Amino acid sequence: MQKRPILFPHLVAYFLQVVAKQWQHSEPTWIPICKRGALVATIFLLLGCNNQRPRSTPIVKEPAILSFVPHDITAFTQGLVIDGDVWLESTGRYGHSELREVERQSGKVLRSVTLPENLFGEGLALFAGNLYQLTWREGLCFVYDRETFEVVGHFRYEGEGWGLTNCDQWLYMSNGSDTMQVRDPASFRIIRTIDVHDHQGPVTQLNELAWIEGEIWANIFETKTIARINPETGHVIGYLTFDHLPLPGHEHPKQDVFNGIAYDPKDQSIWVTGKKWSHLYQIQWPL
Ligand SMILES: [Ca+2]
Repeated sequence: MQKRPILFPHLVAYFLQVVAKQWQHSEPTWIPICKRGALVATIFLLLGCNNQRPRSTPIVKEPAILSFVPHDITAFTQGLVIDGDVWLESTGRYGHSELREVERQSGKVLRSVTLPENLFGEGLALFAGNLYQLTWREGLCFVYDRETFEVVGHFRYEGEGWGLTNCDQWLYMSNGSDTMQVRDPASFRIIRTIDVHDHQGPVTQLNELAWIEGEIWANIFETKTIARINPETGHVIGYLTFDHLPLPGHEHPKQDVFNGIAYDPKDQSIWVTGKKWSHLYQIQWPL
């Protein structure tokens, strides 16, 4: 529910603004110029706080499941992208990490690249004909040619790599904290960071990411929840919960946590899965 704006702080802000302007332009009196400047700055800082709109409470919804297709129960899904008739998938765990191209309807692995045993595959993004694959604690992002699956470059980065997605200009990267990094695909340089928060404060454990219709969707690690994030402000617009997944009969003892979001721009369908889950699910969207 949208909170109604409160009038009182705005009146206080207006009053302080008038006082600040008076101080700035009045003749020197009992306040030295330098101190007056500091006071004016402090008042404007306070105004900045007072003028902030109340953070709206995210809407929580549980989308219905429209359809499902098979998923390899050995695939420890860390990154998921749709490209036409195939899934492009990054899988994790040391000694088992791969980049995969998988037939969407059957779940058949069409081809794969195996990472060295000391690397743990993480987020995946498809940008301008290249695939970017993160590693967890190794600070290494591989760049592959989408068509040939050959490594055409790599980047180094500080800290951990979790999720990765992109808009038509930038890459967006999560690292398990509440801060996402916006990176230049050409250099992997950090352009800016996004502090993700809801009405209660920072939202941490951001994992797999997907850019969907101007929003960033992020799996919250170890939950069956996706946060819908405004990429400009970092504010969580809404939460989607998936406590009804996997569907009855799809659960098995070796499955791991909910992870993996992919968007198909051709038909605007959205798909989710989990690490070592037996199926991928198309969710109802829009709700
Ligand atoms: Ca994804």
